[in-house]
This record gives sequence, C-alpha cells and structure tokens, in this order.
Amino acid sequence: MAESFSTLPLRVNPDRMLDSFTQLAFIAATADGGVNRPTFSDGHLAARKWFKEEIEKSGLEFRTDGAGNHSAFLPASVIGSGQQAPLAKTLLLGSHLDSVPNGGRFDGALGVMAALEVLKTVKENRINLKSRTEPSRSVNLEAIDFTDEEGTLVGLLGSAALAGHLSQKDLASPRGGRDQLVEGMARAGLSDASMLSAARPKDSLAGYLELHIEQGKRLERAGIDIGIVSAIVGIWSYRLSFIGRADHAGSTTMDDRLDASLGASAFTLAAREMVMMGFPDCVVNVGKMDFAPGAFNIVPARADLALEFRSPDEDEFNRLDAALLELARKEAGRFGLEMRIEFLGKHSPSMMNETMQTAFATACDDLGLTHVSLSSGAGHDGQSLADLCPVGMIFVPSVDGASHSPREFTKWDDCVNGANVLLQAVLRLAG
Ligand code: HGY
Ligand code: MN
Ligand code: MN
Repeated sequence: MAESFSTLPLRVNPDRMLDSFTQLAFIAATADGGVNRPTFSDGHLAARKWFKEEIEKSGLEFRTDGAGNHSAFLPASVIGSGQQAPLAKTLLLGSHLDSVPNGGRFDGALGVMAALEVLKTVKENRINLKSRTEPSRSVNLEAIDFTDEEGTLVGLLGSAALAGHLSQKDLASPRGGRDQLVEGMARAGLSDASMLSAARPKDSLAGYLELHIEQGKRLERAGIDIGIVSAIVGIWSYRLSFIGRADHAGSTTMDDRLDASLGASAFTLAAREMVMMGFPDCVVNVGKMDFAPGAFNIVPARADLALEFRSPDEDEFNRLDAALLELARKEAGRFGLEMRIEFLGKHSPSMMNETMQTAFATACDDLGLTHVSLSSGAGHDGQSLADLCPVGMIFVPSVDGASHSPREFTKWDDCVNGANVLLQAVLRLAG
C-alpha cells in the first residue's frame, strides 16, 4: 500500500534546481563543458550578479557583506505572530561560485544551487524552523556563496572573513599575490577594511551545512549514494624560489651553470618520493613553476614554485613542513643555488560535528539512500567555521573522480539526492 502522502519526506524541486544550475553553468562556460570563474574575474562577477538576481526573483532577501559573500536569506518569524525574530540564530547552507582556472561546473556551484533550492522549498512550504536547543526560538535560513574559496587570491577568504579569522597579515602576502588581491577587491568594490569588517557575531550561527561533489573516486567505486564527511584536511602554501645565474645557453659549458631549473625539478621529484614513502596520509603539489627570464637561449636564473601540501593531522603537518623545507635547501645546495622561502598561509585540518553527521545519516536512511563516512582531501569553507558553530558536509559521487577540470561530472540524480539530504538534514536540525 502506498505510504500516505504526509509521511513521505519533503523533497526539493529537481527541475527548478536543474534550471538554476544550468543557467549558472553557462556563465563563463568553456567549450569543453567546464567553467572559468577565478575570483573577481569577469566570469565570477557575472555569476555573482546572476545569483543576486536569482535570489531577488525568488522572493528571498539578498544580503552581502564586506568580504563580498552573497546570500539568500529567509528570516525566521516568531511562530504564529508572523513577526521577524531579531534574536534568531542562522542555519547557514552554501558553498562557492568561484572556480579554479578552467575548472568544472559542479565544484562549489552545486552546493550553492542546492542551498538556494532548499530555501525555496522551505519558503513555499511555509515551514517555520525552530532551534533544536531552544524550541521556542525560530531559526533563520541562509544560502551563501563564499568569496574566493579556491584560493586564486587568498583561499577560503569569504568564510575566514565571516568567521572573524581573517587578519591584515593574511591579506598582506596572499598566495595569489598582493597586487592581484588589491586589483580583484577593487573590481568587486571591496577593500582590506571591508574584508576585515565581515566577521559575524560569535554566537549568531546555529550551524553550517555544505553539499559538495566528492572530487575523488571512493563513492563511485563503492556504488554508494552519499559521503558523510568526518574531517577536512589542512592546507599549507609556500612560494619557493631557486636562484641561480642567467647565462648564454649555447656558450656556457654544462658544468659551469647555476641553473635554477635543476633545483626546482630535483625538489619536485624528491618531494613526491618523500611524501609517498614517509607521509602516506599527506599529499604535496607543485601547481606552478615559473622560470625567469624565461627564454629558449638563457640558462634559467630563477625558478618560482607554487608549493602546497595537505595533511589530516596538525602534528604531521609540522613534520612534513620541516622535511619539505629542508629538502628544498638541500636540492638548492646541490646545484649551487640560493634558496628563498615565502610562507603564504595555512588552513588547519578540522573535524566535522557529530550531530550534523548523524542528521545527515538519518536523512539518508529516511530517503532510502546508502551512505558512508569519508574524510575530505579537498579543502572547504566549513573548515573556516568549525570553531564557530557545528559544521557538517556531504559528498555526492564524481564520475571517474574528475574535478578541477572540465571533465568534472556528477549525474543529476546524484545531485538531487544530495539536495534532498541537505533539505532533510535542515528539517531534522531545525524542523
Ligand atoms: O583546493 C581545494 O582543496 C578546494 O577545491 N578549494
Ligand atoms: Mn569546492
Ligand atoms: Mn575546488
């Protein structure tokens, strides 16, 4: 016998969400199905503008802050009176609309569109959300697009600003370059001062929930619908500069060169070896290597490396940090090069909240979806907020684990599953 309608768990409107997602995917779309929306690029500014218009069209309140975070806001109303509840806490849902250069159309975008769809669903069903801990108090609901999650400029910028973790020091030597940050902020009408003004009052958030693609192969391989995130890795960034001497590439004998490319290359290969052999839970990446002056017929005088490494454990980070910097100095010495090391910032590993994980697991069970606990090898805005409020995250499968590439793809049914789990978790946490 079919279940009576009232016991079926409430679901999002998949067609409406697909429509929003598709419109967004066309903004700064690349020919091969990806998007190119690095923070405050034309494409990213266009996506933020579209999001604002989408929020206003749906009758939700648009909000923004000094960090350029953009939100849809559904204010709590005191049950029965219809009056807004000025002291209500806010349950925050979201992700990010910025992308890596030539990235995929799901990373971040899916989470923001699902969050927006949850607000639309709660609003049209006239559900008044109540605090679990203080049932007499209502809860606001907010869907947020965090500024510069990807670190084109700083990394987890909007969420760090909202959480009050951002300092002038973070803005002074960001991994994307100070000049690029100042220019980007100016394009968005922001400044150091506005960034630092974006901190929310410490106890204003009831929690933060994020839906994201897994960006790995575990869910797909296991045939499981939902990953419930247990912890998020930390990320440390450096700029390493190997300094040699420019010489004529033809008339300088091979044994008489101070070739910066040799130190850079030897370090990159040795770092990979060291991490695979000695730090199995960690990863290391040299995402960019720039030679200067940079011509066919000049021995490279300088090699600048964008170094990033990740660990789930703070103690291991310190050991890995020391080992990598010692390795860099050693390889520089091997080729007679000077070594310059510039620290560009770090995000600590963070544990996800148990109550949030349980709410997600129960939501999956109610929806008949399989789930498994997973750690996240990718960084996410939740790690900025984990010391401010309870944070929870879920993943949906990535086809072939592809991400940060136009190959990124998640089946629409899986996207809808994720949005329904997000909705059900919200109702369970504040329904
Ligand atoms: O780099 C990351 O881990 C994330 O995609 N920002
Ligand atoms: Mn992301
Ligand atoms: Mn990403």
